[in-house]
Formats: sequence, C-alpha cells, structure tokens
Amino acid sequence: MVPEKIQKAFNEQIMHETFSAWLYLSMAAWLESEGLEGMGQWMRVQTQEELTHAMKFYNHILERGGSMELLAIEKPPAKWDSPLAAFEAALEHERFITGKINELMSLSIKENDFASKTMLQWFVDEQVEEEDNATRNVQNLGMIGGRGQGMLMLDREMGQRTFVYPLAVASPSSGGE
Ligand code: OFO
Repeated sequence: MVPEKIQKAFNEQIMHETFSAWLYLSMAAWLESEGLEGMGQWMRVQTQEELTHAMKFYNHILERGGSMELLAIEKPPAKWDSPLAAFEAALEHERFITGKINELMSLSIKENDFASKTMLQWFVDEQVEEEDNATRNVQNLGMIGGRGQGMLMLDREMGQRTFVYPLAVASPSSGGE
C-alpha cells in the first residue's frame, strides 16, 4: 500500500517530470529551427530521460497498488531570446525540480514511507547530475558568447549525445529494478 499523501504527491511529480519533457522538446524544436541541430539533439535526449523519470514514479505507484491520476500538462514556451537564454531556463527548471524532489523526500520521511524514501534517493542523486549538466551547458555557452567557431564546435559536441534507457526504471512486468 502506498500512503495517500505520497500517492497524491507522486501523481503531481509525474506531471512535473512530463512538463520537463515537454519543455525540453519545445527547446529542441526551437534550437533546431535556429540551425543548432546538435543542441536540439541534446534536448531530444533530455526529453526521453524526463519521460523515464515520470515512468519511475508511475511504476512505483502501480507496483504498490496505488491509483493513477494523470494531471494536465502546462504549455511550455515556444521560443527564447538566445540559445544561452534557453539553457539558462533549463537550469532554472532543474533547480525547481530539485526542490520538488527534496519536498518529496521530506514527506516520505514524515510519513515513515521507507519504500518511497529508497526510490527517491535515486532522484536525489539524479538531480545532482541534472543540475551539473545544465550548469555546464550554461557555462560553455557563456564562454563562447553565442557566436562563431566555438558555437559550431559546441553544437557538434552536444549532438553526440545518445539516449540510454536507465536500468533503474523498470516496469512491473519486467520484474522490478
Ligand atoms: Fe527529471 O530531472 Fe530534469 O527535470
């Protein structure tokens, strides 16, 4: 059984993680429309990652006999002032998500829900990586100043990113993590 408060909060987190995917997919489209295919690819991979995050919460609720209540996803912005502005918005969003994960961790401790606490530790660690990646992107773009050869090279480098399905996100039918 999953405690009522945890189930409600996890349902909300599915919405936040799916909004992350929507936001990054919108950024991917905008970056590609600006001729930055590599940065668009980076954001496409980020979108896929975010969907696995949503699925991790989804699987956890169902594995514990909870019920699902999918919430509406807000419309993300469709354009940004510059690539740097887009990646700064991504960093700001990841900081927001870290705050949400920390709130969930506090709730799981308050509710003595150890199964959630163990699952959430994965997200605590993941958010360190998410903020690190987002910060590095902002720093790199800041150094380049958004122009010239450096921009071309960074775009090529970011385009190398590929999606790897995380083993920690298993469906109930696959036998768990
Ligand atoms: Fe799901 O970590 Fe980014 O938002």
